[in-house]
Amino acid sequence: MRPVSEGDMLTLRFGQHLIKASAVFLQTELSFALVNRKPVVPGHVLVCPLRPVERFRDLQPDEVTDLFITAQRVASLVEMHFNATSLTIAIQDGPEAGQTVKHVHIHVLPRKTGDFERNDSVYDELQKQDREDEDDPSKWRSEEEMAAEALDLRKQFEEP
Ligand code: AMW
Repeated sequence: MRPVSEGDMLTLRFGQHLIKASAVFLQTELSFALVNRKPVVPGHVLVCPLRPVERFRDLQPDEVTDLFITAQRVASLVEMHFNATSLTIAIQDGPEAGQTVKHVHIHVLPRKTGDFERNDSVYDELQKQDREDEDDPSKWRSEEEMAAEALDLRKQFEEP
């Protein structure tokens, strides 16, 4: 599962969104990881299959393998990079589970002591984020900010 450098990446599809190469920090044979335009906590990133299928059940076994190995690598990296001590890893699989982008994605959120007064509020924030996300672009991060974060993370994957 060789990382692909930014120069080799094309624009990738994430459901209805076209994701610039600058926001993608890891691409493997069957998966990619991107920074979030509206993170719930610092370092909240997404890991997706390259094939834009809607539901987890739509993935082939080799895609599930690649997706979860990629998520494991990404999770370890963002936990360290954002000085966290734990992780929330979640898939909202279907609209009733809160999925808004119709393309399977794993949320990876670095967690720290005291980041939420009530631990499970992280899930409320994920729900709230999605509702606000679609209709309030002023809350999205700038392309420059996202590119800078992706560059930082990409460099770490490229280190020998
Ligand atoms: W889902 O509600 O479908 O489980 O989560 C969608 C996630 O994708 C949210 O965290 C949202 O902030 C993020 N997101 C949506 N569109 C983009 C985009 N164009 N670039 C980066 N992140 C995005």
